Amino acid sequence: MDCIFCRIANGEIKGDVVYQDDEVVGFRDLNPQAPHHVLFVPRRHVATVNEFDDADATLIGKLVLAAGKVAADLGVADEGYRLVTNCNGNAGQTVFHVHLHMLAGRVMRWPPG
Ligand code: DGP
Repeated sequence: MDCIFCRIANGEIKGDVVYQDDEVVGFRDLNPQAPHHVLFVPRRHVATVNEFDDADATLIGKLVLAAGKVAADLGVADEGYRLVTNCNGNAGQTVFHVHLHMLAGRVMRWPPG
């Protein structure tokens, strides 16, 4: 299986990594949609949110906690940021390794496109 986010997470491909721990890696998006756009991925390959199960509850929480830590480090926690995960076609998922987008540094609109 050739997964670009697995390769960034395991260091095979150099990414702009801003966070890592035993289970989660955060790196800057190649095509940023905001002044700060960081992707948080599990080190373990999981294709979409649909493949998570109850045993992954802690891992899912760690993705959110990592995003919150990076938002604080970047100084955007108080002004605000958006966390988004796209799942499958209608949501526009293009990379099939689960990732949590953290977007910050500008005002976000709602509803999303
Ligand atoms: P999504 O549409 O939710 O699957 O988002 C995929 C994101 O991944 C998109 O914002 C662009 C980003 N991306 C795609 N390929 C690469 C890559 O090789 N490196 C990095 N850093 N980001 C990538």
